[in-house]
Amino acid sequence: MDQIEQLIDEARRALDQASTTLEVQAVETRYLGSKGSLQALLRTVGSLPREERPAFGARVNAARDQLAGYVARRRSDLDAVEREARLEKERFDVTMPGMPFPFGRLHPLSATVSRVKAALIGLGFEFVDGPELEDYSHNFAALNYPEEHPALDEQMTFYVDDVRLLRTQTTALQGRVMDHRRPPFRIGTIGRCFRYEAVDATHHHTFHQVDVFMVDEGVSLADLKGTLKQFAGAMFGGSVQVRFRPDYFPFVEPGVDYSVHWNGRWLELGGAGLIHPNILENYGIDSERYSGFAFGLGVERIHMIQRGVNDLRLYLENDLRFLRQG
Ligand code: FA5
Repeated sequence: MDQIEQLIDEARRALDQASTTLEVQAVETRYLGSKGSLQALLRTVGSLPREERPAFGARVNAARDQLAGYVARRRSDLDAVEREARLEKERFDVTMPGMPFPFGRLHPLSATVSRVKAALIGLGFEFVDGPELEDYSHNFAALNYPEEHPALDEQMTFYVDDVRLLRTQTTALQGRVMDHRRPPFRIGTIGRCFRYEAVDATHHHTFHQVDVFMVDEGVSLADLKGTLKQFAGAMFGGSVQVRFRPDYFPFVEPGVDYSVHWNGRWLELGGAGLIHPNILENYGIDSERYSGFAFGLGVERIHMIQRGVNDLRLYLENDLRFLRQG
């Protein structure tokens, strides 16, 4: 067997032994590469007698083609084997149960806000937003608080400067509406309020209120009571009892607080009353012709009563164990 045949034979055996495409690649480089055995053989052509050179060159070329054919076949065989193995490894069972995605839910306060709004919109109230950064005038002065009046102390206030403060009550919206609206109107607003209070289970520096007021001709306490009864019914169930007791707020006359009868107890919800005529007059609304009612309450309080939550701080802590209970 001459040198060429020997090389081909050797290369074929090496190819047969190769078990991966990577090994085929190595054999290819070893025999067919620019520094490979066949190339080396070709370089010996110079040492042959001139007449033998063409035939030798042609044989080496033919051997290269033949070997390239073997390499391609072996590579394609092993390629198929490797692809098969890869597919087998990556096979997955589409019938296996998937990873469950945990569902989110509304924060209990957001859910309560939606229910409060739905109930009041159903009673014909229109919702308006007011600023959390208020001024002294809207939060207090326009609401008939005389300067230095003790009622101011009940709403300990975060002042930002001499004029601006964080609103202590959503009632501050009344003036913002009466600044530019003429009666009749029925307005609701809901949002965050802030008071400089020692935080405990029933008081927070940040909490939510809903305020509702209506001005029209002939609005009376009967309208207030009827509306509050309807509202309490929508929030706590149709048959809930509502109780009113005299209370004082500078912006209503008469003023009341109101409670619902729940689980055998009277639980206070908020304050209410007929809008003080001074306020209507301050905004150029004729108090002989028009009258109005207003009520306000804590949003947390509604949910606390309904779900028996006994610590208001839970609403701001975002503890999932609490939030998941809805
Ligand atoms: C008011 O804020 C009046 N603006 C309510 C009102 C509106 C009366 C319209 C008349 C007419 P009061 O300060 O009582 O009233 O607060 C009302 C409700 O807000 C309370 O019953 C309570 O549920 C809630 N609230 C008040 N302060 C806090 C606090 N620090 N933390 C949590 N909730 C509070």
